Amino acid sequence: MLERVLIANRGEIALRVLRACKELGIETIAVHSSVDRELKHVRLADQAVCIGPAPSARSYLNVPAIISAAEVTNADAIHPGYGFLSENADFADQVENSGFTFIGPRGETIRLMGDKVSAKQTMKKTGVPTVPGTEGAVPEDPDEILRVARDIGYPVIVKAAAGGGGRGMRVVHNEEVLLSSIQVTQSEAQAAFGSPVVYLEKFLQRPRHVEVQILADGQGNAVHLGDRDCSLQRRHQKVIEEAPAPGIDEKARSDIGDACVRACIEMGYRGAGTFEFLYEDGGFYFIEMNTRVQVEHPVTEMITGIDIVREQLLIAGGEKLSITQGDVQLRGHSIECRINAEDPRNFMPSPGKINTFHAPGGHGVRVDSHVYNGYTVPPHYDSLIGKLITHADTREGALAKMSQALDEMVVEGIRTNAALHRELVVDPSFVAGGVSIHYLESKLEHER
Ligand code: MV4
Repeated sequence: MLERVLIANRGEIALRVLRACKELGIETIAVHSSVDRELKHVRLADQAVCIGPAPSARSYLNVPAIISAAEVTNADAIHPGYGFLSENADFADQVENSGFTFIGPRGETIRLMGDKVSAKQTMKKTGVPTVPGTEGAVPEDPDEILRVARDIGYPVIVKAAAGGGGRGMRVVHNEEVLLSSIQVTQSEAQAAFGSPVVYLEKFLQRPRHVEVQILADGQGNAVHLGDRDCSLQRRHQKVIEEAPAPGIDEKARSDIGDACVRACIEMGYRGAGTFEFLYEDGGFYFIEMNTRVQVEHPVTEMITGIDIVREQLLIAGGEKLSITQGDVQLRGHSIECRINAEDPRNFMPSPGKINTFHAPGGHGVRVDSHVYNGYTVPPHYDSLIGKLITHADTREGALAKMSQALDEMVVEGIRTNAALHRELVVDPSFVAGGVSIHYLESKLEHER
């Protein structure tokens, strides 16, 4: 069992991890930048260490400062949260080589999944369905490239192996521009990620983003916790997520979940993880795996009753999974709205002092937020100030609770995207369920 955990993150996820630690009787160490002294989890932590100035590169991404903080506070493990160093394989290795437990998969697994080509190959080998495309990187020979693209069928998408999350990709509609598009993507990938490796996939035109949550102990046991639909997004930033993904039949759901579980066991996966799929015409196509806890994990917690962060901590402490697949029952429906400090017109960040904050509440309403009256949102980090999560027996019920929760919430002093959420939870297409990844952007375009 872990005794003392250093939380290498900030904001709502740092508070979420701190709460799970406290419940398990684990001591907590907050590390923070100089502008984050007033964060809620910093005040609640057993110890706090300032690791650098406001820019993340010098604080939340400052590996030596974080490892030194773990040394001086006698931590035994480091929880990376999401973002920042959470999917940095070298960080995971350094944490472990310094004698601490990295709360997440082995560095080797993070590296394997971080390379989108090796991630896809791993999935294909273990029976997880992938998007049709090149076997690995694009071939050297231009004629062969043209041949494989013709086989795949246009449109195709060129993706950087070191990219992910929407960075380093380009859609190609015909073979006249294929070779030049590949070259441009290769140069961009070299500049952005230090690797020019790209691969090709069939471009799916109107897919949904459906992902599967898993937990594995690295000791031969793994379960899936069902799926989430995260299709409502703008510029690769998710806006609303829900679980389960609407309109997917139980057989397809359990088959894809089982395939993910088999892949986890095959690669000796340890910790929480997410398999991302594009879902189109009833089929799942793997695109990427996230080797961290995700922002939207609460919707899965609400429908399964399983505390994912608690499980991460228990797994990192060396315990075997106490849950079997039969123990996982999906109950009802859950929706999450990400509340951002941003201008509702142009989506620009809107940092500043929150003069008034009233959190909504009631049965089936959860608020994961670190903000409070008088808190100042700094301009240096992402604009997420909290998440409203509702749970009810039905999707309609969860939406009705969300409408009420949004109406109850008061945030004064900064601008937020609450009005967008109020609109979305009554939008006829969204209410019907199953909109594609393009829905929100095209709605915003038509309305402005
Ligand atoms: C795709 C795709 C269509 N076809 N791959 C964007 C983020 C990265 N994770 C993968 N992405 C996409 N890959 C194929 N073969 C469309 C997207 C995509 C997308 C995916 C998920 C959520 C939002 C998206 C928005 C634009 C494009």
